Amino acid sequence: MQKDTLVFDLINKELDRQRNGIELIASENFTSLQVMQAMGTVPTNKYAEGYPGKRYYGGCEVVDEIETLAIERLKKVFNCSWANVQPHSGAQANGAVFLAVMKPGEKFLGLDLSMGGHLTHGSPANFSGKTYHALHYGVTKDGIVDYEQLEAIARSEKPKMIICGASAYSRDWDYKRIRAVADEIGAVVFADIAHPAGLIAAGLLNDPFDHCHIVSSTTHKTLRGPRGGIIMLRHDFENPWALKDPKGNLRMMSSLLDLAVFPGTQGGPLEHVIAAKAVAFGEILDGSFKAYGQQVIANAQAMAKALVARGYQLISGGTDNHLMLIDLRNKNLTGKKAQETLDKAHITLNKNAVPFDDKSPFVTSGIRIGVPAVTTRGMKEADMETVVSMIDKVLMNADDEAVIASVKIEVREFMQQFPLYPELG
Ligand code: DSN
Repeated sequence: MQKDTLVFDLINKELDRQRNGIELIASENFTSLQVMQAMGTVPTNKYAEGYPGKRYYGGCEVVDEIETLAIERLKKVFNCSWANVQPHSGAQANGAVFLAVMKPGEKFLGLDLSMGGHLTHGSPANFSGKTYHALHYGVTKDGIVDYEQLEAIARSEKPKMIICGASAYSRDWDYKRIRAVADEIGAVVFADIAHPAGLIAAGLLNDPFDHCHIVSSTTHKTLRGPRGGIIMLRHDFENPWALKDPKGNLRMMSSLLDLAVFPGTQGGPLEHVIAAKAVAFGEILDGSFKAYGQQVIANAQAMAKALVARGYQLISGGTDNHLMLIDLRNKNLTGKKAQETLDKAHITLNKNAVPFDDKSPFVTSGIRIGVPAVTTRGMKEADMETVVSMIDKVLMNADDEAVIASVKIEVREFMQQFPLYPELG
């Protein structure tokens, strides 16, 4: 069979784009070569609906071993007692959590999308907002989660589930405080740690497992694995609201979550991706991952400092994690204009609504910047100063094509110091 050069040429073009640009999208990262190699392998040919030892197809003995290895490694990464590695994405993982915990129309409480939350935390455009009764808390004028508002809504509305976690929030979470109010009203606390998961795995941020009943994540952000989702429990528990099993016993949450992933919301698992998840979890356990996490936080703080020194306004004034959210209104720029202009110089980030934004989500007043990917490339604190100086040059000359073109060349030269997948030639 002839090689499909049309597709492989485009893949090589994407490799070239990744190699020569500065990647600052907070939710992106670069996996190791062996994580990618595992993804492009023969388990993709295998149907394995069900779970290890309980499949609906023959010939699953090897994928059973792969999936069991991924589960056992993940349990070690987060010191938890149960894990499901089948969700195809973070949104799928969250869909399964909803299915396991909630009935349609029931109330839950999550961070508003416009305040840094995620689509699956109750956006009216998402299944979570369409199927269930979404209530929202926000952040204060200082950009910190408004725990008083969260507690007040929880006490008056008595939601069945409270979600903590965000897509554009640069501070750590007070999981203990959220659990305390949840216990008052008998709610389940669900932490979506998709963004900071790697920093939590490295022991550098508060541990949600101490206080949250259920934890979900993606695997491709700070965890540096393949694109996918996971769900975990440190302590399994009986779900008092769920239908009883045929013998009249309450079901354990682990069993409800397994059922909610398959057959509840997914069919056959992607065993080739699960193999790659196992490789990534192995890399996290190999001892050097903590240093990566520490460097991510050091880089984020160096970048925040360099931005503030140039007059950029950071929501909440700084960062505890891998990202920062910048309000560009004092620079007379929209998020859309900033993203599009930086793209031309091959500096990639995303426009983002800031809390209390007066612009539409398609325009926005802000940008989100994250450092996990550039840290994987090998950048250190001093490099953050260089990156910020290039960002500033582009944004302060947003209508000057010559300046933007010159920065694009600078970016390309700068990135030669940080090779990406040299093995791929
Ligand atoms: N879209 C992801 C992000 O960029 O944060 C969240 O799912």
